[in-house]
Order: sequence, then structure tokens, then C-alpha cells
Amino acid sequence: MKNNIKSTIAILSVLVTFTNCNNSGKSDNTSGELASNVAEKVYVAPGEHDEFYAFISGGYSGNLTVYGLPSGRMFKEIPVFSQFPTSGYGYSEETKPMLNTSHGFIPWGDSHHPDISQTNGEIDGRFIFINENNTPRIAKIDLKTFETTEIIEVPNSAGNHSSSFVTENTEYVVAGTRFSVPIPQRDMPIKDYKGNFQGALSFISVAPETGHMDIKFQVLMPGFNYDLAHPGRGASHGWFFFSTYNTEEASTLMEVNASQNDKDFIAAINWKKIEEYVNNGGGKMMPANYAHNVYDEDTHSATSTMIKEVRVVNPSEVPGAVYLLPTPKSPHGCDVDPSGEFIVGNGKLSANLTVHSFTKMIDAIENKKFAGDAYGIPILNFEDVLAGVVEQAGLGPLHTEFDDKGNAYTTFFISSEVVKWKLGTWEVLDRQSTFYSVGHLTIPGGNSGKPQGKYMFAMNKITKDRYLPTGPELEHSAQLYDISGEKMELLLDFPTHGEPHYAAAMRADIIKERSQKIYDLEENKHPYAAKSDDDTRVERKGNEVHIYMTTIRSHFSPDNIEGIKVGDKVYFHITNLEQDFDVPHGFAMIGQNTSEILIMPGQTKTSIWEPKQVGVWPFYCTDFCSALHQEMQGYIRVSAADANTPLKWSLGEDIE
Ligand code: RUQ
Ligand code: CUA
Repeated sequence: MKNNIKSTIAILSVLVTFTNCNNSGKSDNTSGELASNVAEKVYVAPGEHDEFYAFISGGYSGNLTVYGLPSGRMFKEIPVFSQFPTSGYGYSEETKPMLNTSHGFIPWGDSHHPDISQTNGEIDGRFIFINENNTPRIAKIDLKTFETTEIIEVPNSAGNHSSSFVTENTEYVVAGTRFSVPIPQRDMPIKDYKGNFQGALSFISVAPETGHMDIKFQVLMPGFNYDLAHPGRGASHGWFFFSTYNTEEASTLMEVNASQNDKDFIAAINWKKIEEYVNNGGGKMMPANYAHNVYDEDTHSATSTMIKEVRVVNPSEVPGAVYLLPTPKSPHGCDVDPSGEFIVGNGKLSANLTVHSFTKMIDAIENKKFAGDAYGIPILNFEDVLAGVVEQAGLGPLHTEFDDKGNAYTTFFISSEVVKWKLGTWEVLDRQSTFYSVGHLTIPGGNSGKPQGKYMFAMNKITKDRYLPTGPELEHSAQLYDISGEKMELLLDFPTHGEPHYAAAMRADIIKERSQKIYDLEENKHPYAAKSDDDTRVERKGNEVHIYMTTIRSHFSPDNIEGIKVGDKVYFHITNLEQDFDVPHGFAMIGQNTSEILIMPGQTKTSIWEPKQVGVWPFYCTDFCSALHQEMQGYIRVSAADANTPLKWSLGEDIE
């Protein structure tokens, strides 16, 4: 009884609070979390669609997740660098080649920075690229199908972190090495790092129509750590900027030894100049070994090709192509504003934010005002290229994004906040706390010449008390802010998956319209496709058995198979005959040493089973596809290795 009274009082006081809020009429107050208009701002009614897509990197999950904004609802996890039992990616025979590398099959990756393709400096929603940090790779996801369709390994690279960022017409997707290494790799003492290790910056060309990727050239830089990067745009289109740390070239106890120099550099690369040099036969081909994996939508299959050489360019061969801009102090993010004039160095150990001017940089280069050189690369004077400093903005700046009104937003890890400041005047306009320890932030279109504004979300490294506890491990937390007004307003917390290093976001309309609903069965060129029940069959080749199987609501054809033997390798090649949106069928076989597979309408996928025990073993559909989904099953009779049970199959009648 007492409890009842207590809770009634609690409810009343909550109501009173809300009434007060509403009566106060303060819609722009900073305690916005409780105001009911905040809830309206993120409310997307049942059946309605979100206004923006957000593609959030999964970090150590190796994948990419798709969210809607402003609701913060997660729509999909796109498998990229990691095996994914939910769809069978990396488990099906068709997709295993996607995870092939020069180190063999790798079931996992560490994805960091997604970036959407651009046309004329605007994001176009055709493709999204993302890097793998650990075993350097760049992946491309087709935003028609939301499938990973290409992965290219990056040789001469390690800790592929200053990646993947695209130039304003998607001429290149760029990947830079975080860890310098011996190039070519060789057996040598670690203590000889300095002067001997190198950092490769890779320019991967993207074919305008198909999106096909190729490593056009690698620039072999001094042995610094290349942490983040961004393309020039507008006037600075043709340049690429990379933040560096460990210009000390230390190889041990980096937290001390790589923090000695007062200033590190932002490296400015004139890729247009190097491209021209390379187009005229410049650079040299160097032996290499890296995988290029391509998924073909017609055959529904991936192939992996090993490539044996790569073109490398030394900065000294192309005078005027590479410069170093002194930047305090161990900068992390390297961000370019929408106009292309300002290059922000987020010096994570510095109290101030340094902003370089592209115009001043060009002036200084033309007047040959250099402060020295590093391994022959000219170093510009700090003062000569400085556009301005955002003073004492916060502690531990990491990343900066931009809106469409000339404002910048920088995350501060240590002081756990986002700070809004004005480009050109460098004054701080607003600051809002994040919960807690923010890394990256994203504004839709924020990494292009045309930011779309409206929202900003912060991706935080520490969650602590933001959600119901789930044991020691918590999902990371993101916070959505309304940035349409003068002050940022916190709207929503939502959980993210893995560690979201970065995200790309854009208005939903373009992607939504182009999104594919089914695969055309007629166009299916999979060599093992069965396009109707007439094509279904079982073929034995030695101890390999190939089952050409179809699915349609609600049966497999065939669904009874006899004559399989212990020691066989059984390939289920399953074609989903459906031609309706959102009707996949799944497949799983008891005792399989792999995951289930999910087959989209019109698609063929292959799953392997190596039966080890005699018996009659069932398989079934894993996706609740119809009222008779539970009936969607079949049996396989497995006989002893030396038995002579004839190979037979059927649907709807007994095997005699
Ligand atoms: S990082 S939290 Cu991998 Cu982009 Cu800066
Ligand atoms: Cu097909 Cu359930």
C-alpha cells in the first residue's frame, strides 16, 4: 500500500515537471532532454521513414551498421571484413573469397572510417567505402544492394588508419599507413627503424561507371605514423592532407617517445601532380602480393585474385608534390572545411586547435619559404601557413566536422564535449557535454563540399551509466544533437555496435529510391543455379556431391535425398525462386561446421556439409518465410562410406 502511494506521488511529480516544462515555453533551453518537444524531434511514427541514413563503422566488429536519423533505429548490419552468420557472409562458398588476403583467409577485421562516394563535391549515395585497419584493406559497399562488392588489400601498409577517404569526384579512395614498416618487408633489427622504415600512402583509383578499384600508386613517405586524412575540395581539390605523429620515428614506449616533438606535421600531397607523373610512366613497379576480391552480382559469386606488383613513387622524384605543415602536437583528426580553404589539425596533446590556410600554403610554396626539410621534403613555416587558432577550446581535440553555415564542430575526448566554433573568426560559440569521452562525430554530408546539416551525432568511447547495465561489456553510445539553431541541443542517446570510429550520413531520398528489392532470376548466371524445379538434381563426382536445390514458399526441392555417404563433401547449391521483395529463405543442415545461409529472392548460394555419422538427418529453412515455414524442411539419408545406397532424390513422393 505504502509503495502504491509512493509511486503515485512519483508519477504526479513527473507530470508536474512536464507541465512546468511546457508552460515555461523554453524550447531552446539546455536541459532539453526532458522537454516533450525533444521527444517529438526524434519521433518517427510507426510506418514512417527516417529522414537520414547513418552508416556507422563497427570498429572491431569488422562491419558497418545502418541507422536511421533522427530515430536512432538500427536497420541493418552490413558484413564487410568479418564472417557474419546472420547472412552467411564469409561462410557461403560464394562469399568466402571476399575475405582472402596475402595472409590467407581472415575471418575478422577492424573497420574504422566509412566515406560515401561523391560527385562534384557532393555525396552521391552510390557507394560507401570503409577501411580495415589490422590487415590493411579497403572495401566498397554498393548502396543499391547494401552488399560488400569489392575488397582490395593494401600492400606496404600496416594499421591502415588514415583511410578510407574519397576525393570530390571519387577519383580516388585514399588509404594511409598508421604504422611505418620496412618497404619491402624484410628481416631487419627493429632498432634500425629510424630512416629505414617508410610510410606508404595509397591512392586507389575508382572507375567512374563501375566503381572498380585499383591501386594507382603509393607514395613512399618518411617513417612517421599517418593517422588521419582528408581530401582537399574546391580550390584545394587535387591535394590530400594527412596528419602525422611519431615524427620522432620511435619504435618503443611510444606514449613517451612519440610525444617528444612540440610539433608534428600535416603532410600535403598534390596527388594531381603525382597522377600526371604516373600517367607519363613515372614511378616504379615494385614486387608485391595483395588480394583483390570482387563480387559479381550476375554470378552471385566472389573471386579473389592475387596481384603481384604495385607502383611506388618517392616524393623526391616529383618536386613540388609533397610538403609538410608543422602542427602541434601529435594531431589526430585532419579535417578540411567545405570550401577547401581550411585544414584543421586536431592536436590531441595540445590545448589549442590549429587551422591551416590552403591559400597561405600555396603562397609560401610559391615564395619558396621553407623552414628546412625532412628526408628532402620541404617543411613550411608554422606561421606562414597558419589561418588561425581556436584558443583553449577544450582538452584533447580529436575530430572536426562542418555544417552548411560556416561552423565547425570539434570533439574533445578528455573534456568529453563537442565544441561549436566559427570558421574565420575562430571564436567558440557553444559547447555541449557528451556521455562520455567522445571520439568521432558526424554531420550528414559533413565530409563533403555540401554538408546537409540539421543533425550531428557524437560517437562515444565510454557508456557507463547511459543504459541498463549488461554486465562488464556495454555497447558504445551515440548522442544525437539538433544543430539547426544557435546552440546544439541534445535529443537522443542510442546504442551503436562494436566501436564506431566514424560514420557517414546523408539524406535518405537518393539511396532509398535506388535500393534494390530482388535479384532478377532470369539474370542469375550462377554456374550452379537451378532456375526451376526441372533443373533440380543431385550429381556425384567421386566423394563430392552437388545438390542443385530450389526454394519457394514453402518447400525445398528436392526435400528427400538418399545415397549420401559418410566422408562425402556435400554442396547445397540453393536458388531462391521467389521474385517478391523481402522473401528470403534460409538453410541449415544439422551438424554443419559452418553457419546457415540466407538466400535473397533470385539468388543462388552454396553451403557445404561433410556428414560424419550414418543416419537420416534433417535440414530446414531458418527464416520465418510463410505460414508454413515450419513445414519447410527435408531429410538426407547418410549411409556408411562403403554402402551402395543408390543416389536418389524426390519431392512429394517416396524414394523407392
Ligand atoms: S579514430 S576516435 Cu579510428 Cu578515426 Cu579517431
Ligand atoms: Cu522458407 Cu522459412
